[in-house]
Amino acid sequence: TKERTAWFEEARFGMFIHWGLYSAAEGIWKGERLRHFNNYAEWIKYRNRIPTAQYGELAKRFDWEKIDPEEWVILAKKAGMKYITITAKHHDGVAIWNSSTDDYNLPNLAGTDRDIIAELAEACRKHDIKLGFYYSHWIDWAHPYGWNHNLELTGKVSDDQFDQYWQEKVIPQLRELLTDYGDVAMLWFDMWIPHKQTIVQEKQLQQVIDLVREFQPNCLINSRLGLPASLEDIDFETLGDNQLGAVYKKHPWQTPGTIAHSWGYNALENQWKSTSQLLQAMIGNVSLNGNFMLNIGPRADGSFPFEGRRRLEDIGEWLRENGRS
Ligand code: FUL
Repeated sequence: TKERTAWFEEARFGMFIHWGLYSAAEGIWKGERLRHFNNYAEWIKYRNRIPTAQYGELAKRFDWEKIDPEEWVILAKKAGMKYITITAKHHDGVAIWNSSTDDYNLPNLAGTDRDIIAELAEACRKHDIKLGFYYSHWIDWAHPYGWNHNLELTGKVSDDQFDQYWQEKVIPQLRELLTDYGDVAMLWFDMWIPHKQTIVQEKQLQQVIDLVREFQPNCLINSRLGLPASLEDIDFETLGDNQLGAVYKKHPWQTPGTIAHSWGYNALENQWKSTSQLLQAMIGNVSLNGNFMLNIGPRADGSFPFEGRRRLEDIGEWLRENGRS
C-alpha cells in the first residue's frame, strides 16, 4: 500500500467531477424541483421516480459541439489540483462512456461517437494530472437487480439476482474501465451501506479487489467499497460527504467536498460556500494528514457554473501565493 499511495499523500488536493444524465436535468423534472430534503441533483431519477426510458431521453439535451473535457483539466490545474476523479457510472446506472456491456449508456442514448472518458484521459496525460473513476457498485437504478435502497421500485431482489447484476454489469464494466483508458489512478467506489441492509457478499467485493489488482496494480481503492475491505485491503479511507477530519491519522484518507450543496449540476443551487470556507476545509484536512477532493458539476454542455469556476481560481491563486503549487 505504501508505495501505491505515495503520490496520493503527496498530492493532497484533487478535483471530483459529477457529470452524467442528471446534469441535463439540472435538478428539475417536468417543472418540479427535486423532491426530498437531501436534494442532491444527481439523485433526481430516484427522488422524482423517473422511469428509466424517460430518464434516458435526457441524453438528447447534451451539446456535443461545446463539450470539451480538456477545459475541466485546465481548470483543475489552475486550482492547484493534482488529480481528477470522474463519475464513470453514478447511482442512476448510466455509464458515461460507450460501454460494450450495457446499451443504456450516455453516448449510445445520445447518438454520439464521442467518448468523454477517452478524451478526458488524453487531456489528463497531456497536462500531467492523474485520473480516477467513481463507480457506483452497489446502487444501480437502471438494472432491475441493482440496489435500490428500500427496493420499492424493483421489489425484492434475491442473492442470485443481485449476483447476476454483479457478474453481468459491475465486473465487465470495471474491466472496461481498467483496460481501455491507460493508467487508472483510483477507483472510487460509492457508497458504503451497513452490511445488514444489503445483499452484497464479501466474495463479490473480493472479486472487485482481485480484478483491480490484476489489471492495474497501482490503482488505489477507497473504503466506500465496503466490507470486507479493512484498511489492509483498501488504500485510503473516504470520510463522509463534506465530513472534515477531526484527528490525525497515519493511514491515507480523503474527504469529498462540494462547493455548494449538490454534486451534480443544479440550476436552482443557492448554497454556495465562500472561498475561505473551502480553503479552511482543505487546510484542515491537509494539516491532519488528509486529502481534500473538491467537486464540480459541469452542465450538459460541459461548462462550469461561474460561481464554482471563480472559487476554484481563487483557491489556485491562494496556493500559488503561499508557495504550495
Ligand atoms: C454520495 C452519493 O450518494 C452522492 O450522490 C455523491 O456521489 C457523493 C460523493 O457520494 O454517497
